[in-house]
Amino acid sequence: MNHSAKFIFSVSFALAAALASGTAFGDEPNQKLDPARLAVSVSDSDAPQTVRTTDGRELKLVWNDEFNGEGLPDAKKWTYEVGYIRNNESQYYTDARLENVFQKDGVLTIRTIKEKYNIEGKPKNKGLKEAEYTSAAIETIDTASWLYGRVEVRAQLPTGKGIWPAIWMMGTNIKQIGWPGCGEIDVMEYVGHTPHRAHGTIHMRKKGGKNWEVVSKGSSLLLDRPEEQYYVYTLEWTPEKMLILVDDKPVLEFKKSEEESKTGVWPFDKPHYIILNTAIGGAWGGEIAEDTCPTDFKIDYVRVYQ
Ligand SMILES: [Ca+2]
Repeated sequence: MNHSAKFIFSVSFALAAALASGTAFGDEPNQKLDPARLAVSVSDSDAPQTVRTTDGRELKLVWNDEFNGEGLPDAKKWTYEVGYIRNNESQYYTDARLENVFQKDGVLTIRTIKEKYNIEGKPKNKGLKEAEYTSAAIETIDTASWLYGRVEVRAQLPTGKGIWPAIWMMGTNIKQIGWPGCGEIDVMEYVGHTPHRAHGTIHMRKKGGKNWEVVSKGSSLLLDRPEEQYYVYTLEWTPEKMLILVDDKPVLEFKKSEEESKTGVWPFDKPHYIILNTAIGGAWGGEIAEDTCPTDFKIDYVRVYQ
């Protein structure tokens, strides 16, 4: 999710390679949507207490949010990024504002809005009086973090030119050592200018590098209408590797044995927290179409197994 100009080229190159070799998900497009992909969990008991990883290990549920409440997300689990945060994006992230983030009928919605929103005197407002776009970014940095396990986020993606939703994680030591030294695991990113495709990417600091010197590796998977139905975006994380999956189909494998030797660093042996957001514009979202907003990023649940 963090993209500086310095490494956007390498990311783009990796993505271009991924696009060239991208595999279709298997479902024939233009068929009827699968009812199972439209249904959502509406009870906390819908979350299985155990799950089996793709390599056959049984893990136990340690944290989840099925989003069965009403209104704002549970303040015991989620806090807010507020303001203009990164990547020269166009949205102002609002602070616990129902218009931009709410639970209803078992689903959390992050909504982008094109509107004149007063940000005079508000945090990280770039000295502006009015925002042109609003959205929300929620995170567990102050409430929960995990080292290893399986993270599942079931979601239906917003779309439109300029839109850039993400399900991602960063090291909780970001407050001490900054980004990208803290490590970044992008379990799912999507950009409206290249629809139907889920991207998985890992970022970490280059050996001896400065803040902007980043090693990135990404790949992607073409999905059947992820904007209209739910998929499970998953990270399986062990001391040896990270595996990013969509409905248990591999998107990206990132092995310590291969990557640590190239970079001399491995930030993925420390706890990471979860961030859910929709950005608009910026380094990767690009040009925003007049009719893109409003958009809804719908999240059925977040489940963490260890
Ligand atoms: Ca749910």
